[in-house]
Amino acid sequence: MYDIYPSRRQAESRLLPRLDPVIHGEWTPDCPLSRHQAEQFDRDGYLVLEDVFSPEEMVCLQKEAGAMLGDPASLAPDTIITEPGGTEIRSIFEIHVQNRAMARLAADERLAGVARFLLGDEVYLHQSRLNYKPGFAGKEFFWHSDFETWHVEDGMPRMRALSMSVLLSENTQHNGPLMLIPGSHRHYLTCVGETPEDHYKSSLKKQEYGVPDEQRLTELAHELGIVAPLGKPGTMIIFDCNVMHGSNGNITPFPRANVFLVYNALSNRLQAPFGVDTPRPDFIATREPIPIAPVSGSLIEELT
Ligand code: 6CS
Ligand code: FE
Repeated sequence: MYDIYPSRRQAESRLLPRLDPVIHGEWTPDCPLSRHQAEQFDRDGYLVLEDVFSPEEMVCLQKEAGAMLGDPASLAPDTIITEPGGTEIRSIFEIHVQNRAMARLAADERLAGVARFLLGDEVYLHQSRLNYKPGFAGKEFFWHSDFETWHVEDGMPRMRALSMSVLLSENTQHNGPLMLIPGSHRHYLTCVGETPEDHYKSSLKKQEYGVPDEQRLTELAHELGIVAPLGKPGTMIIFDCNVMHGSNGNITPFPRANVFLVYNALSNRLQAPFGVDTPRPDFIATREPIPIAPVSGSLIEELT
């Protein structure tokens, strides 16, 4: 089959045009985002929403995240990714399956309703994770486009997915906050190097394939700049599946904990991967979508 977003196939990296809209829904006054917010997301490839959750809801989510981090034996062992060369927890995958509060969060109208509008379709969770950047020991995430990985390794056909990061701890300029290149989502930067088998076993600790080359990154960063949205717990960062992003390590004593929920359009469900023979396991990339019915009201009501 002809691949409109080929990557990891050629010796040189290329900058290809994006062939999909950024916002798939039609804006109307009753949309969950203002016209200005929608325009910002379209232009920059990300949007920051503050005070999305009440302090009580944040306490609940922090407690639930702490419970998972504090009792890894209660989790499916495969879903726990440790820091490269260390034993500290870097990510826990499939949190919406392993924790009721995270499932409720993922279905919340404030997230799923926005995802439905931006993706112009029913949505399902492609991936969920808790990214924990422990104090002193948290390592970086090198620059990448999520879509590049999801297309090549998981078989996501089109750019019709997005991530929502819910900040559980304060993200400061010091503790390795998410960095993005605004506007980079408008191009598809192809990567070089063939994907090794079972790549995810190393890439989730330290990604070495599916990362753009330094020359291209230098050009992009010079042209478009780099932003690092900061925020207190309860802030939410929504970003397009193809925006270039990454984060530095955390040598401060202050851990950084963020929930990541990836929504994909139901019509964009995974096919055979475009660059590897065997798709990654389901706990990283769901192959059997369950459409989300958005739930309104406080997170806490149902959980207590
Ligand atoms: O593997 C994933 O699905 C995500 N994680 C990493 C480290 N890179 C690509 C994508 O963001
Ligand atoms: Fe990413």
